Amino acid sequence: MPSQELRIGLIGYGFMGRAHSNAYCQVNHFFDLAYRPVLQAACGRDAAAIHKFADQWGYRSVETDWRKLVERSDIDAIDICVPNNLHAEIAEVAAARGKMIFCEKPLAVDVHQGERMCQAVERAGVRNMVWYNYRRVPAVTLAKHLVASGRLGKIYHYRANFLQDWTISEDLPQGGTGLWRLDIAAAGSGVTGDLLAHCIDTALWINGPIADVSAMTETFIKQRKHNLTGRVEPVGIDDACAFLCHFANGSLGLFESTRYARGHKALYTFEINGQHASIRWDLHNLHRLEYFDHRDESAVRGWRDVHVTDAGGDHPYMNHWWVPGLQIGYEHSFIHQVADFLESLADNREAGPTFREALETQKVCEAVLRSAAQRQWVNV
Ligand code: SOE
Repeated sequence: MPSQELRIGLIGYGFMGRAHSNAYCQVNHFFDLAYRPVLQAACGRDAAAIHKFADQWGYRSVETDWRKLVERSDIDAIDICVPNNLHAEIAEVAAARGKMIFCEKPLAVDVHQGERMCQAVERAGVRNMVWYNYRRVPAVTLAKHLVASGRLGKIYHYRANFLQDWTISEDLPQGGTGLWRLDIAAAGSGVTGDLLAHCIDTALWINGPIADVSAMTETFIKQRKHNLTGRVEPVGIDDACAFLCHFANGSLGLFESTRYARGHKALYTFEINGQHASIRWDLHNLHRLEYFDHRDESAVRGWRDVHVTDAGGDHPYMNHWWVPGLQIGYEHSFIHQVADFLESLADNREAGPTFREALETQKVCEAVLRSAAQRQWVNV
């Protein structure tokens, strides 16, 4: 085990708190690194719940006030896993205390807060990263390498979807634990910041900047009981969003996200069409990358279904796992992100996406929401 500790202070203990904690626990078992994350403190307002969480994951201590956590001299990095409206303030104070910061996506509720967060980490000179984890699914990383190598030729189309169905019931309340994603005050937006942000981050990473967007959004259920007030209140989030865009490289983009696609739980897919070749990927089959190359001999030309599990070959990250042919899953994308961060720390490099990079995604999200509200094309 490496001797250099990176002492983590985790704030928030929901779904993402678990995904990140698992990554910290696993990373040194599979990657040879100079640093070792240590579960130093977990923080949450509910004392009983945070103690239970800390026991379950092996955190050394507990705090119930994030301000106390960021003041502690035995914490090197703060991991923000709380609702979106709390990211900015925590990040600003943590940066001023000289802490490295890992922040859940989206970076913030809007560009203004995101800018403040970027300025705070840059002013303080602290390392920072946002958990857009899908970049580190081996098949997605492979897609990035294939496009960057020029194998697809000029890119014409980028198409992405993120479809779910968990908010269809009119009886589902908004707000509070587990349901803050439906509360505009906590989330900042609906599917745009929660789901399309993933699609946009991957797209910017693989296909470059987006120049302008034309979007539509819909809120299907207009009122829901609010768990924090007990009253029926208007729903402010977008339940569904679709947009067209132009990428700076001349390609056209088509994005759709909804929580009303009955039958789909987390169907994140993308397809990229280039002059010579196309690729497509599907989160429900995350270890596969489909590839079509027009330059193949016509007798055998067709879509190839690449099982991205070649541990001894060119498949990203897979040499750290099992033998060729055995696959990994969702949680590994977080482990890879921690591994990349720790490697970059040792080499004195940055690991993306940084706050600055994630701000670009935030700008696209904001342009999308503005375009939908104004019913016109908007420059990013
Ligand atoms: C929403 O249901 C959600 O959990 C997002 O918040 C995550 O970012 C996404 O990866 C899966 O879906």
